[in-house]
Amino acid sequence: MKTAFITGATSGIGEATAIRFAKEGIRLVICGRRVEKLRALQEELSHHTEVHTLVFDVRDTNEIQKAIASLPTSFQEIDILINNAGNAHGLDPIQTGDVADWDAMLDINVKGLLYVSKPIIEKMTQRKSGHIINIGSTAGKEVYPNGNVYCGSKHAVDAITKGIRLDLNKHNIRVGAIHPGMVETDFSNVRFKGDKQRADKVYQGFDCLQAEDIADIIHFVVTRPYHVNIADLIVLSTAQASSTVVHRL
Ligand code: NDP
Ligand code: 8X3
Repeated sequence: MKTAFITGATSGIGEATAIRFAKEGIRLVICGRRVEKLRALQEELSHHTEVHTLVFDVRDTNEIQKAIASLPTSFQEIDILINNAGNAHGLDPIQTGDVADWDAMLDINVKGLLYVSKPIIEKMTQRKSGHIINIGSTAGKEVYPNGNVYCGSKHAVDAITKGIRLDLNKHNIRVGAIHPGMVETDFSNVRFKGDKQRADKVYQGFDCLQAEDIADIIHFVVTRPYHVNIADLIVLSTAQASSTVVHRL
C-alpha cells in the first residue's frame, strides 16, 4: 500500500485528491490548519483507508518538522507528496498591493512548499524512491493583469519543480507539476477575503473545472508505471483559452 502526504487537504483540490486516493486504497497523511475539517475528513475516509492528520501552517518550518517527526511508523515512508497548499491573496495592481498579501503568497506558495518538501525529500533520497507533485497554476505559465505577485509565486513553483527534478534525477525520484486554470473552489473566496459575490462571479457563465477533475488527473499521474514521469501538465476547462480569455455565456 502506498502512502501519500497531501498539503491543503481541508478543501478544494487537496480534499478532492484525498477522497480520490482513499477510494483507491492509498494510505493518507492529510494536512492543513483547520483541525475540525481534517478530523471530519479523516472520519469520512477511514472507511476506505488508513488516515493520519497533521495540523500545521506551511509557513512554520519548525512546526512542519515536528509534525513529520511525530508520524506513526506505518505512515513514515512517504511515497507520494502532493504540494497543494496555497492561495491567492488579493487582486490589485502592484502600486496598491498589500504587503501582507505579498508576504502570504510568497511565504505559503513558495517557501511553504520548500519547507514541507525538505524533510520528505531527505527520506526519499535515502530510499531512492518517491513521487513529488507540485500544484502550480496557469498563473505560473503566464501573467495576467493584477496577478503580479500570485503569478510570481506560481512561476517560482514552476522553476522550483524543474530544479527539484534536476537535483533528484540521480536519486530515482519522480518530480512533476500540474498547472490548472480556473477551478471552482474556495480559492476566489480566499483571494477576495470572503467577498462571496465577487468570488462566485469568477466561475459564472461557463463550465468551470471542478476539484474532482484535478484529483482525477493527479490520480492518473501517480498510477503510471514507475519509469513514466509526467513532468508538466496544463489543465484548462474547454471554455478557457488563457488566463484572460474565457468564453462565458
Ligand atoms: P482552497 O482555498 O480550496 O484550498 C487551499 C488549501 O490550502 C486549503 O486546504 C488550506 O488549508 C491550505 N492552506 C492555505 N494556506 C495554508 C497555510 N498557511 N498552511 C497550511 N495550509 C494552507 O483552494 P484550491 O483547492 O483551489 O487551491 C489548492 C492549490 O491549487 C493552491 O496551490 C492554488 O494556488 C492552486 N490552484 C488553484 C486554482 C483555482 O482556480 N482554484 C487554479 C490553479 C492552481 P487550511 O486553510 O486548513 O490551512
Ligand atoms: C488559479 C488560477 O487564473 O485564478 O491559480 O490565477 S487563476
